[in-house]
Amino acid sequence: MENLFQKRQQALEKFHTELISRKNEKQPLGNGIYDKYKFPILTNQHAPIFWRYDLNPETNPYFMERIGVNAVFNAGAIKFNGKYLVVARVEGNDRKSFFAVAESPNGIDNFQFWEKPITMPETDDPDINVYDIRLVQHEDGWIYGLFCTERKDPEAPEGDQSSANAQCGIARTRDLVSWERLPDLKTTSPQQRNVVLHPEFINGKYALYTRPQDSFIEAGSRGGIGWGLTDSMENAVVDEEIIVDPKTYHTVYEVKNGQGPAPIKTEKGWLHLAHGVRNTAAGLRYVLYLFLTDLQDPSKVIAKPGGFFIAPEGEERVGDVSNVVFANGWILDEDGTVFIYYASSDTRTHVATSTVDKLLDYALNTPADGLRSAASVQQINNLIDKNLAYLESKKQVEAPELNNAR
Ligand code: BGC
Ligand code: BMA
Repeated sequence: MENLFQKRQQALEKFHTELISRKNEKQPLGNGIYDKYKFPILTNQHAPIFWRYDLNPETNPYFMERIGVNAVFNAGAIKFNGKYLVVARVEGNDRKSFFAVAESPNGIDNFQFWEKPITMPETDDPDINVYDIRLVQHEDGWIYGLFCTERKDPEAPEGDQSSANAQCGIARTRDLVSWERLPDLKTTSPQQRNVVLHPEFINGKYALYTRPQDSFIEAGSRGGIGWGLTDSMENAVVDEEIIVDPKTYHTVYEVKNGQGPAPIKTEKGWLHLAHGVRNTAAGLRYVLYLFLTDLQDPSKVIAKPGGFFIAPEGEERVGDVSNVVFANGWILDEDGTVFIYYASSDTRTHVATSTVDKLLDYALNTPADGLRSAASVQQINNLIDKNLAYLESKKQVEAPELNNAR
């Protein structure tokens, strides 16, 4: 027995060490806007062995997994003490998710979980499931974590064991180890998901991106990325939400949408990453899109490229909830590099890298959604005409005599 135990343990430890120290590689070519990478940065296999296995041969003679980790996805992110930290949604085989910090020296590989997952304090009304945390270093000095908290819908008919009530949970920390839980956000909407704290005060108040919705799954008559102010985070109340970015017919955000991580401040405005959902015969499809809001008034959209920014590709398309990419974390580095942490199909976490300059160029120079097929054709024709005129002018510069002779 000792032998079997040792053999399994050694093999697993070797596999795990290789996995968490593997170098990541940029995928060739890309689209010029961002680079995707060969390997996910975090998977269920990255979970430390001592979270999952009892390491004592007497109590675990078969070296059997005792606690399974099913998926590691939808991570918040922050640069902290020079390290790139993601706070992932870790989901056990029991379908409960929780948060855990993983740290990397360079933002693209060598992510390692801290010793223990986050012990998130509960409120008087315990969370049944928590997920999708957004981390924000607020100018008040605290690091806030806003996340979705779900509890069974008390109104659900007896046979319904899935309807839930989704709300915004709020916690704050200074070290990402010990967290102070604050009361859940109160709004006029029956349910909330994808609530994100804006990093700066607006007229002396805390500002929140919200996502009001009528019921658990459907945004219904509400929906869109909302915006509201609250005097305090210790008792956060948004009395009035305005819609910054609505869901829109026949777009990639037709069924619902939501703010991703907190926006990044740039010279030209606040850069936002968001997710959009449309329905298909194969179920919901989640993609990411980008837009820019006014520096003085972050609730005013000033540029919005049409269509998706990142969509699930290749193996990203398959997982527990297939055809999904989702992002709730990104990191802006001092040199302008942006690390975009996105997850695929509710299963694993990836990174894509870009720069503020590239993302602004993308935001400001990609045509907006024309909302009709004919408008899309017009946009392509405009580009073709511009290219033909440019190629023609280049010819004239390169061979002026020839053109004069003609
Ligand atoms: C899941 C989420 C999902 C939501 C709506 C929750 O129970 O944990 O991942 O977004 O349901 O489908
Ligand atoms: C949601 C999100 C995510 C998830 C997605 C797809 O509504 O809040 O947690 O990635 O659905 O299942």
